Amino acid sequence: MKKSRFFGIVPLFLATLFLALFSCENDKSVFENELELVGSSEDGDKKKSKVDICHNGRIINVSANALGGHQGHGDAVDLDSDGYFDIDNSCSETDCDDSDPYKNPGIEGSCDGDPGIAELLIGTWTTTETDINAYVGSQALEDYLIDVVGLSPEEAAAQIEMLTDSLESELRGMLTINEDNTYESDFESGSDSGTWELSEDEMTLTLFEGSDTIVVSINSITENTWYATISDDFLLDLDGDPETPEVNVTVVANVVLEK
Ligand SMILES: [Ca+2]
Ligand SMILES: [Ca+2]
Repeated sequence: MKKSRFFGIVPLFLATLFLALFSCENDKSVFENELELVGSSEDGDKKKSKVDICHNGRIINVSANALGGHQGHGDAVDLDSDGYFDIDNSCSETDCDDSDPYKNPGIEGSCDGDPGIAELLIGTWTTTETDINAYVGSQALEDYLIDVVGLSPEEAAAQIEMLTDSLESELRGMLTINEDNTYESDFESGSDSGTWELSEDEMTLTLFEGSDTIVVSINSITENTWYATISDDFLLDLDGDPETPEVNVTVVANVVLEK
């Protein structure tokens, strides 16, 4: 299952919500402990030792050490492993940039000289705005707490405010996307590093840190401003009654980042 590390706090928050409510005390220490999210950083070793070449119209996977020889007798190579070879060849159209897998004739507009999304992402981004919404199915979590769980509007609003404040503080910070497909992040919830990958349609950025995965939707991006969305689902026992089924809670964070 794909998990966004940023929302690690949500299940605990909601599980303790009712304890806190019904025992009439707000145990902030439990809450704050959970803010120190754990992140392991195992750098994935993605070094390639083999490279595809186009040899007499056939694609052969050869050792990187043997590349020079093949290029010497005119074979085309695919160094960025995007399936497009670097010079005129009979295996593929020619790659317009064989050092960048996000630039090739298969990705519309990527060869026309405009910076692609991967290129725009490179740099250090700072969170400037966050907007967090939580839902149960299609109903806002706040309404669900009133209508189904039976909280007063004031109680529900206070709970939602506490949740969104915590999530917003977790999302405050900086994210540096490096050209070599690594990243570093420094958020209030902690610092991490790992590797990144952009989906083929360039709409989704995935950050890998060890076994953790953070999926970020790229809604729009320019040289300086990036509108992103991070969302995650949780199955939770909202009414504290083990007899009733757990409900699916979705948390959606719309974030504005600036360089
Ligand atoms: Ca290529
Ligand atoms: Ca390429």
